[in-house]
Amino acid sequence: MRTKVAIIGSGPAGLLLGQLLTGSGVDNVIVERQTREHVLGRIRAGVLEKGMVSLLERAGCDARLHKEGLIHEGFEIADNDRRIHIDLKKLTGGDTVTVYGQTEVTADLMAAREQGSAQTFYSASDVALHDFDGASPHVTFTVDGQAHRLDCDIIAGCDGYHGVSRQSLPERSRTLYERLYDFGWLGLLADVPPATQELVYSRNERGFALVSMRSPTRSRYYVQVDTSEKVENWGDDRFWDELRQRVPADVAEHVTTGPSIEKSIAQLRSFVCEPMRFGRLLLCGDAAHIVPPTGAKGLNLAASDIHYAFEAIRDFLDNAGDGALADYSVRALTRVWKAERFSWWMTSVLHNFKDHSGFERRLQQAEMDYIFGSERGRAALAENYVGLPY
Ligand code: RFL
Ligand code: PHB
Repeated sequence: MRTKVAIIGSGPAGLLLGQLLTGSGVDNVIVERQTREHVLGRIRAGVLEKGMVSLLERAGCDARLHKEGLIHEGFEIADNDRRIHIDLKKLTGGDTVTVYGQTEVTADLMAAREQGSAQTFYSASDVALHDFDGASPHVTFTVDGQAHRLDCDIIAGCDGYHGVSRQSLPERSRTLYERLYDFGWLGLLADVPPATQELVYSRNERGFALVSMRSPTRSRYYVQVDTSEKVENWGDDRFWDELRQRVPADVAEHVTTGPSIEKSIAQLRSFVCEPMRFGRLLLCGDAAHIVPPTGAKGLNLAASDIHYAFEAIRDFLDNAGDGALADYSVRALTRVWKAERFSWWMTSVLHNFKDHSGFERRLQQAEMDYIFGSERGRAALAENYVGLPY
């Protein structure tokens, strides 16, 4: 079997790249380890930057997003019982974000792919990447006991943090940068009306909490938990009690409780692999980097990678040569590091750190006082939150 671009992984990065390539007549095949149902069942991010919305428009996958997505002109930061409104629209000169679940983005992209003729292999095992340091890369994998070989011009490694693509790079050719945090987020999804109209990022002496949503009838909440915590220890009642203690009193009053549809713990991590290209292999999205979710950047960064990867692949196939692929890594990493910085900063100022000394706690308080007291401080926050330009 032969294609132009072999895409490893059918998360948002892989699916978006597939749609953009198909839309410009470039043949591509996706190879995914999980079943289609498993991919569609994952609950993850929920805030889309303008750049990601534009890419989904370009990919022709924006109809439901524009119908059901909620435009948010701002969000709130709480510091124990005080709150401040971050007016994104005013502070950025007109920019907003769209609240629309990653699960829905994935479903829309998959539906569009299934209407066309581009091929996807689900439930692929033993996925292996070969010869991407030369001119004839190929991918091998097994589906239903049958071995396949996919020859291609380029491999796009869109297979997430635990995928095979990054692990296929020779160790000496890449540098990994990592920061682990000593806490995670316990998330709960429930079909109850959200407590507030906008997101509330809440710093609290009991630990961080986030009030978020998917629609006027579906809420998404998070609380900071120890890395050793297990979901089984968190019955719904315990979660609701803890959440209400970590948000300002008037928000707590409006929390409607109900049975959870999903509950999971995500470990917080900052991670970057450099470079993001090796020969004919491009790493995109979580395969190349991870941010803690505090700045709502993970999914959006996967989208900006795809913007740069799509341009690089198109130029390469138009005979621009290897230089186009080298540019991909440089362009993507410049934006990646800015989002890493912002996500690290949001995480650092809003969470409780076990190893913080009194000095660091005072600095954290000073960061909060600065945001509460300075419109310019809030403008920098807003500029990063809505997403830096591509
Ligand atoms: P994904 O979504 O992880 O998709 C990768 C796909 O590759 C498949 N795969 C393989 N396929 C073939 N062969 C292999 N060997 C493979 N190994 C893996 C996987 O099954 C999967 O389908 O990466 P992508 O496309 O780069 O998208 C990135 C986003 O998903 C990610 O940045 C965000 O969801 C991060 N993230 C969050 N971001 C936020 O902004 N807000 C959040 O609340 C938030 N919550 C989360 C998250 C990530 C989580 N992960 C990765 C565990 C919660 C969790 C639990
Ligand atoms: C979410 O709704 O899942 C969400 C929103 C904002 C974040 C992280 C997660 O910063």
